[in-house]
Amino acid sequence: MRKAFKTTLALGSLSVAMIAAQSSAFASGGYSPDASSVNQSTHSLWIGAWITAGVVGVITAILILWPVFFHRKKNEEFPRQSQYNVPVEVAYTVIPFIIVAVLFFYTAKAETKITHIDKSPAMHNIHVNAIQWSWQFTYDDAASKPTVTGTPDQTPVLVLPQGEKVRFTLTSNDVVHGFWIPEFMIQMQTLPGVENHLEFTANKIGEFPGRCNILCGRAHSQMLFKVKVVSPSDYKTYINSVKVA
Ligand SMILES: [Cu+2]
Repeated sequence: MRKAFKTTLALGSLSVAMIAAQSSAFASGGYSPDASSVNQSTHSLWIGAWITAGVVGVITAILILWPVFFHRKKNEEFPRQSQYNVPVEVAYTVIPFIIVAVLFFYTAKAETKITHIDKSPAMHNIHVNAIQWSWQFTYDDAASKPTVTGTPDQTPVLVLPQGEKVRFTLTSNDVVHGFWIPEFMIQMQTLPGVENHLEFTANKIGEFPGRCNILCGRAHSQMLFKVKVVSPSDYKTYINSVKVA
């Protein structure tokens, strides 16, 4: 009996812990607010957009459900029509315009911050080249400029120093691909014949999945890579001993 009670108690506290973890993940919108410097500019926009969508969704649902429940047809009479009601028409044109304008303002503000490239030379430079169907990472930090080339079977690893800004130069060998690290809330297209630039700092030590997010052909889904964030000293060690594959 006592054992059963203990088991129930253990299961109970486990589910409470699980619910707490779930609700904190829900409260943060499924993303960390500070996993990278990009998260620090994007996370509040992400949460704000969900709150806006929630408010608009609830008001829209009420406007739909109110007449369904409270204005059901009681007789054969045609209901009062309200077309050409100028104040109503102005309201439902102006209100969505204001919502879109506010979202656009904060999006443009965050985007300007995220895509800003410092004038001074970067501390670390990494070239990312997308190829059908994998990735090439070239580290300018080492004199030999080692290039790691992945294949769909051998997922390449992109090693980054924790807390230090890295400047990325993004290119593509063939078609348009998308360099995407979901955990860092960042994506930028890689275009053939064009160099795109991106700068950010990874703040947390760990391994994070990366993928291509532009449908680029047959093996698009196999264009995976792994981001490994290590301490600056481990990064130096890696750069000096990187095994070129
Ligand atoms: Cu691709």
